[in-house]
Parts: sequence; C-alpha cells; structure tokens
Amino acid sequence: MNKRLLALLSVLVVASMVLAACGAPAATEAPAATEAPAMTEAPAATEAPASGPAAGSMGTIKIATQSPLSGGQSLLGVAIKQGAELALEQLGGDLAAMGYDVQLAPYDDQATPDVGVANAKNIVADSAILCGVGHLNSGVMIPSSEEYHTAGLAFVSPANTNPVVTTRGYLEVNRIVGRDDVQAPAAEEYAFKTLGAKSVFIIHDKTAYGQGVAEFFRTAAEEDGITVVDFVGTEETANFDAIIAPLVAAAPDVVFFAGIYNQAGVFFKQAREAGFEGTFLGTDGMDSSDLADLAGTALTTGGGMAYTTVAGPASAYPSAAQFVEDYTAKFGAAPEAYASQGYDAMGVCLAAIKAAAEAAGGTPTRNQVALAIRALSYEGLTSTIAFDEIGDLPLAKYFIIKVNATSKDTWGTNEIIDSFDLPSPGK
Ligand code: ABU
Repeated sequence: MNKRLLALLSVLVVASMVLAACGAPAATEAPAATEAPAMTEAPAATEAPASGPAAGSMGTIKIATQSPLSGGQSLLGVAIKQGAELALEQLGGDLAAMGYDVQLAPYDDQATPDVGVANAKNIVADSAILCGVGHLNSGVMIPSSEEYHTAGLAFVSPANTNPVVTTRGYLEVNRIVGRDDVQAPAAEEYAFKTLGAKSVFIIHDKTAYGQGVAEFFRTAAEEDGITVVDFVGTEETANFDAIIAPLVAAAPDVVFFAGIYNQAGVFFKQAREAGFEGTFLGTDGMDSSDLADLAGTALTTGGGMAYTTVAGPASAYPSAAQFVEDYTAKFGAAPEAYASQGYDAMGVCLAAIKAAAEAAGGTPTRNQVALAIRALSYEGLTSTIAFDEIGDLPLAKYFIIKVNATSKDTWGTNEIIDSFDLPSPGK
C-alpha cells in the first residue's frame, strides 16, 4: 500500500469513529414501529394519551341497557338504547384515556317482566357490567331490579314512573324522571280545572304502571267530585267493543287511559269511530309518534287529546339542541321521548364509574359505582342530576301536552301547554 492510499484510509477511519460517537444513525436504518406521531398530530377523542395507559390495558367495562327493542313498544325502547349509545360514544373518552375499553351491552326486555328478569340474571352474571340503563316499563323494572339489588349492580332508569321503583329504598335503583303519584294528580288537575270535567271513564292496562296511574288519578278525581263512571283493566289490544259500548252509553267528559301508546292508539280510534265525543287524556305512556299513526284524526276531533309526561320532547330542553342534531344525524330520525333521558342515564353511569375508578385507583367494584352514583351532581341534558336517599330526583319536571298530530311525521306539532317542577314525595 503506498503512502497516499494509507493516509486516505486513515482519514476515513477517523471520520467514521467521529460519526459513531455523535450517534448519527446509519443511512439505511428503518424507523421503529412504535414511532411517536409528529407533534402536530391531534389524538382521537377516545384515544388514550401517549403518556397514559395503553388503550384497553385496564380491561373491559360494560354498561348494560334493558328496554323493549322489539314489539309494539320498541319505538321508545330503542330511543332509550340509542340515547345511551350516543352518550357512550360522546362521553366515554375519559374512561378510554384511563385505559378502559368501555362497551355497550344492550338487552331486549320485550316489555315483558319474565324476559326482563331472565335478562337481568344474565346481566348480573357478567362481572364486566358495572352499571345499567333501563327500563321503559315499571312492571319490568320492579322485578328485574330485585336481581340488580341482590347483585349490588346499579341501574339508572330513564323512564320508570311507578313509585315502587324507588320506594323500596334500594341503593342500586335510581331514576332521572318524575313519579306517577305526582304525574297522575297533575293530569287530574288538568281534567278538573282546565277541561272542567265532571265525569271520567278510567281504563288501565293491568300493568304496575297503568294500574298505578289509574288509581292515583281516581283518588284525585274523587276528591274533586268528578264522577268516575267506570274503572276497567284490560290487556286487549285489538277489539275494544266490550268496553266501548258502555263508554259511549255513559258519554263521560273524559276518557283517562292509563297505559302505553300501542294499546291506547287502537282504543282511541275505535272509540271515536263508535261515537265518543269527549276528550282523551293520558300520561307519559302516550308520548310516542306511533300513537298518531295508530289513532290518526281520533286525536284531534271531538274533545281532542292531551297527556302529561315526565319526559317531553328533547327540544324542550335548552341544553339538548346539539344532542337533537347529533342523534338525528346518527340514527336518521329525531329523538323520541326518553332518548335524551337514555343519554343522561348513560352519562350518570360513566361519570360514576370514572369517579369510583379514580377513588379506587383501578377498576371499581359494583358497590363503589352504586355509591358514586348517589354522590354525584351531574349536569345532564335534561337537568342537574343529583339523587335523594332513595334514588329519586328531589325536584322533577312535568309537562302537559296537547296533541295536534294526526300522523307520525306531524308529532312535532304537539304543543306544550304547561310545564312545572314538582318535588318528589319521597318514601
Ligand atoms: N313511565 C314510562 C312508561 C311506563 C312505565 O313506567 O312503566
């Protein structure tokens, strides 16, 4: 090797040693698979932050819904489930950031107590379920919640109004709407003072909800001196001739129907066709656009139709404007009654699980979640939600609605003629 070549090699060796000491990567080195994103890249809303636990590393938490997803009352049951689903999507980010994979576990109770209880047994057997949203029907919620109570699993009801739902005093049972021992007297007061009713024919559907509402209404009517010309319970859904004949003969000022829209709509149509000219009145079980499709002009002819409700249209809540927009965009139809309550009930579950997880420093127990629900003050779409010692709202909202709709697509033309907040009667 000549001297010039030796000198050139020496320079190259020294230069490569200097580069290695400075840590410069080899020109061919591939980027690592775990490469951090560029600093300007925004994380997805539900993505765990780079500094926090990896997504799902803390395990899976499920939140159940139970409501009728099939059958004649599914319009409201699906609204509850879809409201809860949207809330999980929009409000689940905090738990995701804590490393939890949060999932919805929807159950179809078919508005049937036996099905609700069978589902409840499966729900409590799934240890990943830490909270639940449901039901629509008090007659399903009351027996199903015996299972939840025994298992220590908290549920937040978006719709149940029978007092017994909460008056048993179970830690695990909460509701974010009013009660029938307030709602039914409000309906009676409307009949007595606004309609000037002197006689009423009361029909109920023999469920815990319907019969309960009917009895509260009857007590208030009798106190005001309204004549109760009949008090009938029926599970009939198709042919009401046996009830309508004596109704038309008695010609009361008001028919008070204590039940759910799918049965009432058929009855109203047949009663009007048979010649009943008075006013149809009901409570929140009437609050569905399907009622207008079933009853049509029976709702606006004669003395028309009105109902009280503990839900009201989502548009009645100033904080729910964005919810109405998002819900309609996601599901292709405006929210029915109880959709916004389904959203809020899910919001309560998520906030309580988060608070309980932070306090526990890890995945909370069901009991810790149940206790956290009772300690919350949660800003929902429908109200500030904070529960009393039996799981009721200390103050709940009630509406009186006059029906102008004669078809499903005109349900939004109904008119809120009064709304008020009234205290819970407690235990
Ligand atoms: N209140 C909503 C529908 C009926 C129920 O509570 O059973």
